[in-house]
Parts: sequence; structure tokens; C-alpha cells
Amino acid sequence: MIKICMIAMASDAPIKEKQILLAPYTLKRYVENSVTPKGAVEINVIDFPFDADPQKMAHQALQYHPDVVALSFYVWNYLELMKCAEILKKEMNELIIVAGGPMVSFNAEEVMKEHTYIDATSYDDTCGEIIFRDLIQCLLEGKSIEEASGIVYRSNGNKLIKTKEAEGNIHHSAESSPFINNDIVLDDEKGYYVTIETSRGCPFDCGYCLWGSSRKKMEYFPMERVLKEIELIYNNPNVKHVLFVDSNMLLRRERIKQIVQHIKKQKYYKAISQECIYILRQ
Ligand code: B12
Ligand code: SF4
Repeated sequence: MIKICMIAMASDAPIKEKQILLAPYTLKRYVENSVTPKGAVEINVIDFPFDADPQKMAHQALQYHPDVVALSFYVWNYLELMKCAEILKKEMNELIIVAGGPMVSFNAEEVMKEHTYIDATSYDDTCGEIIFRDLIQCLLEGKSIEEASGIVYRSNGNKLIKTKEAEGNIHHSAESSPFINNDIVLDDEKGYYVTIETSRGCPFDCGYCLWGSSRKKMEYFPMERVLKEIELIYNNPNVKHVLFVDSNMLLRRERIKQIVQHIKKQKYYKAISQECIYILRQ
């Protein structure tokens, strides 16, 4: 059994409600579903607010007695999570610390050079599910993480090694949804700012955007999953705000029509954007 602790940290953007960060929950569900043997990993996600203290975050993570700590790095949490990782390594040298997310995957080698307490960093932002699953599967089988895909890791001789590219498709089915499988529990009456994905990737190429350079391929999530998530989210009185994180929901007209019409049928739908209303009227 491998014990994993995944750390999420909310953005410091002026959002009143508790933010749900999708990546750690999405990776947890994917890895738990796809490693063999089933049940060989125990994954806990700890969800911190934007002003959490790195020392306290590290101590909370250690209470789970993890073998692996995985951190999701974004522009809003980079410094705090690096500090947390440094403290974790000092307190427990044998802990495997893995970094991922858009703030590290575009410059994984520099991150590894600068932050010697990180053991492995994902260098491909498009398929965290496959990369994290492969890495954990390697550990479960007692293999060297040299055989995992999509990472830069530090060998025993302190050399940085870039492993092969990740292969295969991510299964975005309902079984992979952290909402449908109750990984994300929305039971706090103080309210939530929920994020939801219905597709990944972007066919465009804007120079200022991280997606422009990496996520060319479009992956559309099965409608069964999307509609079920909408039901769960829009019928929950604790959800105050929903952010669809797709690059562009209007790429497939039939899909957005179906999505908007489904949202309109739910109990707590409040507003839909102008563009969507326009599509519905046609
Ligand atoms: C939601 C979101 C926000 C929310 C964040 C809070 C929240 N509640 O989630 C809000 C609206 C506040 C926000 C703000 C900003 N954001 Co924003 N945001 C996003 C968005 C739309 C979704 C992120 C997400 O949850 N995706 C879904 C999850 C499942 O995917 P993911 O995060 O990409 O994670 C994948 C991999 O990175 C990897 N992974 C992640 N963690 C880990 C960990 C391990 C161990 C491994 C192996 C892999 C791994 O696996 C995942 C699955 O493949 C992304 C664009 C996008 N669609 O991804 C931009 C994005 C993250 N934001 C971006 C930017 C630039 C900003 C702003 C700076 C914009 C601005 N100029 O104001 C501000 C930040 C301001 C601030 N100080 O907070 C950039 C990148 C920034 C960066 N380097 O981190 C992105 C990528 C947009 C872009 N295309 O350029 N944002
Ligand atoms: S996500 Fe938006 S900004 Fe980024 S490349 Fe696509 S169209 Fe351009």
C-alpha cells in the first residue's frame, strides 16, 4: 500500500466562497481507478486556503504518514508550496515529493535544478493523469521511476533525467469524475466556487497563453459525465458560483446547446451567458 497526500492551495483572487481546485481531485480519482492491484493506494487531498502557512501545511500533510506528497503548482501558490515542499523534505527525507501543474511543467528542469528537495517534476501539462498514474504504478511495482513517463527526476547520483513522453489517451468517462465519485464533497453551507471541465485542449495558438503552446489536441468529455456533473453541481444549494474551465465551450455547437439546456432544467441555475442564449434561440 502506498500512501499519497495531494496538496491543493486556493488562489488569492478576490473570491468569497471556498474554491474547489480540480487537479488534485481529478488525479486522485484517476490514479485510484487505474493502478493495479486495485486498492493499492490511499490518496488524501488536503485543500488549503490561499493564506495557509507553509509550516502548518507541511505538518498537516505529515499527519497522514505519506510515502508520496504531490503538489499542484500554479502562479498563485508557487512560493508557498515550494516552502512547504522544502519543510516536508527536511522533516522526512525519505518522502517522495512530486511536482506538477502549469507553473512547473513548462520549465521542469530549471525547477529541479533550483529546488533540490523536489524528487520529480512533470514536464507535460496536458496529461497529468497518465504521468501520475505511471509514476505511482512504478513505485507499486518496485521499479525505478526512470520507467515512468513525462517526468524529470533526480537520480541517486544527483543527475537530472528526463524520462520518455507519456503515451495513451486519458479516459474522461464518468468513472473518472471526482464529483460523481464523491471525492469532492460540497457540504459546507458557507458556499463554494466550483470549477468544472467539459473538454481539454485548444485548437488556437495565442502567444500569451500556456495552452496556445501545448494543448493543441481537443479532448471532449463524454456527455453522460458532463450532464451528471451539472446535475450534482446545479442542484446543490451550497454552490454559489460555477466556472467552466474549458478553453472555448462554443467549439461544438450541439454540445453547448445540450449543456446549456441541461443547466436550465436544474434547480439552482441562475444565469447563462449571452453567447449561450444566442445559440439556444437558433
Ligand atoms: C480555474 C482557473 C483559475 C481560477 C483559480 C482558482 C480555482 N478555483 O481553480 C482563477 C479564476 C482564480 C484563476 C486566476 C488566474 N489564472 Co487561472 N486558470 C484556471 C483554469 C481555467 C483552470 C485550472 C484547472 O483547474 N484546470 C483543470 C485541471 C484538471 O487541470 P490543470 O490544472 O491544468 O492540471 C493538469 C496538469 O497541470 C497536471 N497537474 C496538476 N497538478 C499536478 C500535480 C502533479 C503531481 C502532477 C504529476 C500533475 C499535475 O494534471 C492535471 C490534469 O492533466 C486554467 C486554464 C485551464 N483550463 O487549465 C487557468 C490558468 C491556470 N490560469 C492562468 C493564469 C495566468 C491566471 C491568472 C494569473 C490570470 C490573470 N492574469 O489574472 C490568475 C491568477 C491570479 C491570482 N493571483 O490568483 C494560466 C497559468 C498560470 C500558471 N502558470 O499557473 C492558466 C493555465 C490559463 C492559461 N491558459 O494560460 N485561474
Ligand atoms: S485558451 Fe484561449 S487564449 Fe489560450 S490559446 Fe486557446 S483561444 Fe488562445
